[in-house]
Amino acid sequence: MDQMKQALAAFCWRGQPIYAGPYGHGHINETYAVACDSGRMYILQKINRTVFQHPAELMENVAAVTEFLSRQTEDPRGCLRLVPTKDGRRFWIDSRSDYWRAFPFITDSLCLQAAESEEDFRQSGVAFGSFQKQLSAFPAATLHEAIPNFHNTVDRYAKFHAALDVDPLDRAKDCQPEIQFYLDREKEAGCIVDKLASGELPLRVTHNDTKLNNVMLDYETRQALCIIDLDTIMPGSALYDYGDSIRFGAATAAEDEQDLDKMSLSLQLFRTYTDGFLSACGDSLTEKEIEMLPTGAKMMTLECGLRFLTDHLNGDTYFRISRENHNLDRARTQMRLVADMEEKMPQMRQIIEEVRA
Ligand code: ADP
Ligand code: GN1
Ligand code: MG
Repeated sequence: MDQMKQALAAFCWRGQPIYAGPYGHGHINETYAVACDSGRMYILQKINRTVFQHPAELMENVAAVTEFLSRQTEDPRGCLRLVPTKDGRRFWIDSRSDYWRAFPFITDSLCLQAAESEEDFRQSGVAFGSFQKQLSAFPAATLHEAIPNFHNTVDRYAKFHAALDVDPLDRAKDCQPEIQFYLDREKEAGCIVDKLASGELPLRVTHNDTKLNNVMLDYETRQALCIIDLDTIMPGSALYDYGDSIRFGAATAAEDEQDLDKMSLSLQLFRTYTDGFLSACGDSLTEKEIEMLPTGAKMMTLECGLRFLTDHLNGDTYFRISRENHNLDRARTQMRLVADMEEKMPQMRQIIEEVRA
């Protein structure tokens, strides 16, 4: 592949590349592992231009955050670092205007698609907690918004109303209870964004894709090493990343499970993640943030469900579907989870207190 050959010639590797091949299970970028005759390994990636329309801004975010992180750790596996190009830049643009960047390979590590034990899930909490702590002094407002209004729940409701008004496939009539569920909670939409705007919640660096497969663990000890996949880094609230981790990782069923009775919040997993997260955050979170962690979990679940329902109404143009009503099923699991979180709010608060004690 010509583009790849050109890219291999563009970066400052230690030694000469002797192998390059597709690597990992990412769904967004094209990822290659590169081996050099010096024994060094690297990751080379072509950025997905369909998903990320402003790759230069994206790379400014990645460069600023990785440089900030790398000033705090000598450990080569402690954070992602960018490999410069031969002309001293952080990315290289090929003849088809595709953007490429390279990172040293995080050696002797594991990148899991799913937790194999509760401790793995706890370690992902540790990784994201450390990430939040290490970036607590970063000027978050200087970051670009990779996807504007990504977690602006008020704006997500506006888009939901627009879909309801147009209802292009006449689907609204068949999902009235679902529509009503989300409308009933619209008054809560501003509970994070309004506090960000008023300053009651601090603006933070957020990762926005806090799945386990973006966490590197040590191969031997299975302890958290660092966070990868920094493309969706944006300014936002710490509650977004924490909340989305709980939404996805502390649920007892898959996001698209059709048997809704299988879906609930596991308080055990909630405790496990929260313990890892808060122990690593140290004193970097404010009292208000800690107090609102359960709200973050509920709001991220509500918002994600609302996005699924909006996409169902719009004719499934955003989230990939593989069966009829797939997005409606997803919207329903999130409703179940929201309702369960509402019931378990006192226990979640209690767990936060216990974990902090
Ligand atoms: P995507 O956005 O496509 O998910 P990622 O940046 O998450 O791309 O990378 C895809 C996969 O490549 C990761 O899941 C991980 O297995 C591997 N990977 C990425 N960066 C590194 C790295 N620096 N060291 C080792 N493996 C990496
Ligand atoms: C999308 O790309 P993926 O599947 O990891 C979405 C998230 C949703 C998630 C729900 C950029 O993530 O916000 O929570 O689906 N990412 C984007 O499955 O929209
Ligand atoms: Mg990834």
